[in-house]
Amino acid sequence: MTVAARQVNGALLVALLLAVATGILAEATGTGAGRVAVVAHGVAALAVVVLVPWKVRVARAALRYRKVPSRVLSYLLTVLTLATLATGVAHTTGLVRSAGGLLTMWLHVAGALALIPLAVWHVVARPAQLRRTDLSRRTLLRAATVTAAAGALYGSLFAVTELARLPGRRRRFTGSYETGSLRPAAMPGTIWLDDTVPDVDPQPWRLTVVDGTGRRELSLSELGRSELGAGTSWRALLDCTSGWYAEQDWAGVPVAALVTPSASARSVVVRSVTGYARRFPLRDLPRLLLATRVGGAPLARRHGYPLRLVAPGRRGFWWVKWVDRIELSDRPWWWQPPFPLS
Ligand SMILES: Nc1nc2c(c(=O)[nH]1)N[C@H]1C(S)=C(S)[C@@H](COP(=O)(O)O)O[C@H]1N2
Ligand SMILES: [Mo]
Repeated sequence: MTVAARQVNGALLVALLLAVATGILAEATGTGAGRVAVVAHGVAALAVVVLVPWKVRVARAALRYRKVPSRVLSYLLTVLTLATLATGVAHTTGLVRSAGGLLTMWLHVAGALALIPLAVWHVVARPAQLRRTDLSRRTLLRAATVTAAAGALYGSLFAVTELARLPGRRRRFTGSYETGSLRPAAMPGTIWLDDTVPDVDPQPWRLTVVDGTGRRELSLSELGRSELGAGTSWRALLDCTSGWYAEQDWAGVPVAALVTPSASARSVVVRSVTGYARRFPLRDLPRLLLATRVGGAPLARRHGYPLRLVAPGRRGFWWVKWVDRIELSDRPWWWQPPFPLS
């Protein structure tokens, strides 16, 4: 089969874009709909694998004419792509769960993020000059063939994981592994990016609440009052985007008992003493809990002492730790970066 270099590169670019897009979706979702994104992510990534033999041929021919810096960037892009694929397969099968003290899933995301600027450079420096005729029925047929081959590869990987009873079988639909459920001491303490665990003194600490009734400050003992529903306990599952999850019994104050909506409010912002914050749609109010305890004991420092948010159905980065402020806002919930920036 003769396939032009520009078609191989075009196909690879589409597969990579789909892999990145579905990867982001898979990381954002915490509900059953996310399963679709996780499977699509696997198929898109394996389409890259399917295209490798063609790409090798194209690259061999082209690299001879490239200057050294450009060649180095190309090799770097190759290495990062292969490393990202390898960590993806390692996490999926569970064969390698961590390396150098870092979770494989974390390395996978880091590799993908490093790969993006290089892929952009590649597209800008060597644009695939697609022609109108490239969008023919023949191309569609080829795309369908590559997708089918990637799907078959995905099925094989799944079958091998099941038959060889690899750890990957025990993953949740998001791809995460169970770690320390109902044993808070065994649950990882996770930082999203560059936050640091603060040492919060419970005496001067106050929770500031800004809602439809105005602004007030509550001490830890005031939060323990029964009219706020203190002691309400929820069994809820925290699923971190770095590839682990844990279910715990969280106890504290339901946010709906604490925050009175105003007429104009569209979202509620939960903020940490560290500045880390997330904005939630108002309809989430009944589904949020501010926890002071987990597993029958006060929160450990790394888990958010004295107060942390519990947001069932949302991924871990929404579960703001060391909360000191909860505030209604007239802005819509999506008025924030889709993932925290710090
Ligand atoms: N203030 C603050 N809250 C945070 C984070 C953070 O870095 N800073 N990390 C989030 C992430 S990514 C996860 S997965 C959970 C982890 O909770 P844990 O450390 O109690 O397991 O906390 C979330 N809350
Ligand atoms: Mo996380």
